Amino acid sequence: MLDKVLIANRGEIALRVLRACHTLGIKTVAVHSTVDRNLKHVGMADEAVCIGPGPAAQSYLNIPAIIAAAEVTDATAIHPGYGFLSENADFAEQVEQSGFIFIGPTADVIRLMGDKVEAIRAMKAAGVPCVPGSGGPLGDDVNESMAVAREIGYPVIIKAAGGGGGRGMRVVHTEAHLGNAIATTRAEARAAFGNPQVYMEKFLENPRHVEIQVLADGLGQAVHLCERDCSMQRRHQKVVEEAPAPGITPQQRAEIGKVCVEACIRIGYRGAGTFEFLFENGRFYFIEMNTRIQVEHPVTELITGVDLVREQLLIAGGEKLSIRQEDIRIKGHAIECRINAEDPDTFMPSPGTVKRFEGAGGPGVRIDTHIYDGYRIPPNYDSMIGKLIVHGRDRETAIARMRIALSEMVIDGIRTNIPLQQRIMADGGFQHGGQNIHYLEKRIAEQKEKGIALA
Ligand code: MV4
Repeated sequence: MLDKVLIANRGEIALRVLRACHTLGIKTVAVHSTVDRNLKHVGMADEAVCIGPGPAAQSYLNIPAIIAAAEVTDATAIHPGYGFLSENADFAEQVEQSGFIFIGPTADVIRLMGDKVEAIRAMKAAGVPCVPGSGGPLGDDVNESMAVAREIGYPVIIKAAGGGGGRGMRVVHTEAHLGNAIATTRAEARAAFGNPQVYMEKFLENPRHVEIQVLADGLGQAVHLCERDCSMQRRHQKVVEEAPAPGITPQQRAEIGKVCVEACIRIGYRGAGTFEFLFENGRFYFIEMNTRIQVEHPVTELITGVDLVREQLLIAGGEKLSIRQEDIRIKGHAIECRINAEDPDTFMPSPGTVKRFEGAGGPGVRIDTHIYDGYRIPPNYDSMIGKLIVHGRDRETAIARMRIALSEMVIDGIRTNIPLQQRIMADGGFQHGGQNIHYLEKRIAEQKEKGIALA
């Protein structure tokens, strides 16, 4: 069992990790920037260390400062949360080389998944269904790329091997534009990721984003914990997530879940992970794997009863997975609304002081947030200040509970996206379920044009 965990993150996920540690009797070290002394978990941690100024590059992304904080506090392990250094293979490697446990997969596996070309190659070899594509990096011969595109069929998408999460991609509709698109994406990739490699996939026009949660102990055991639908997004930022995904049959779930579990074992995966798929016309197409705990993990926790962060800690402590696949039963439906400090219409960030915060309550309501009355939101970081998550016996009940919970929640002093979330919950298309990744942006555009409410 781990003795003392340093939490290399901030905000709601730092608090979430702290709670899981304390529940297991693990001591905690908070690290924070100078503008984050007022974070809720900093006051709750057994120890706290300031690691640098507000800009993340000098604090939450400062590897030597974080490792030094682990050394001076005698931490035994480091939890990276999400974002920041959570998928940085060099960080994982340096943590381990300094004698600490990195709470996540091995640096090799993080590196493999960070290279999208290699990740797809590994997944294809492990039997995971992938998008038809180049199956490797594109060479400099445009004629060869044209032959690949002709084989796949237009439209195609050019993606950077070092990209992911929507960065470094370009859609190509006709052969005339292919050469330019490859050259431009390659130049951008070289500048942004230091890796000029690009690859090609068939562009799926109207997919849903459906992802599979897994847990693996790195000792030969792995399970899947159902899927999440994260199609309600704007500019690659998820807005609403839910589990299970509407319309996925138990048979489809079992089938794709088994494939993911087998892939985990094949690649020696350890910890919590997510297989990201595009889902179109009843088929799953792997695009990326995330090697961290994700923002939307609570919807999976609510429908499975599994505490994913607790499992991460137990696995990092060297324990065998105690959960078996047959023990995992899906109960009801869960929905998460991300609560952002931003204007609900313009999406401009709205940092400032929370004058008053009232949560929400009742059966099946969970709030993961670090905000409190008088909390000052610094302008340096992501605008997400919390998550409202609800659970119900079915999707309709979950939506009804979310609408009530959103109406109960009060956050005074700043602007939030709660009005947008209310409009989404009231929207007929959302209520129908199973909308694709373009749905929310289309509805927002329509709303802007007509100057009327989303619903
Ligand atoms: C795609 C795609 C369509 N076809 N790949 C964007 C984020 C990155 N994870 C992969 N992305 C996409 N890859 C093929 N072959 C459409 C997207 C995409 C998207 C995917 C998931 C969630 C939101 C999205 C928004 C726009 C585009």
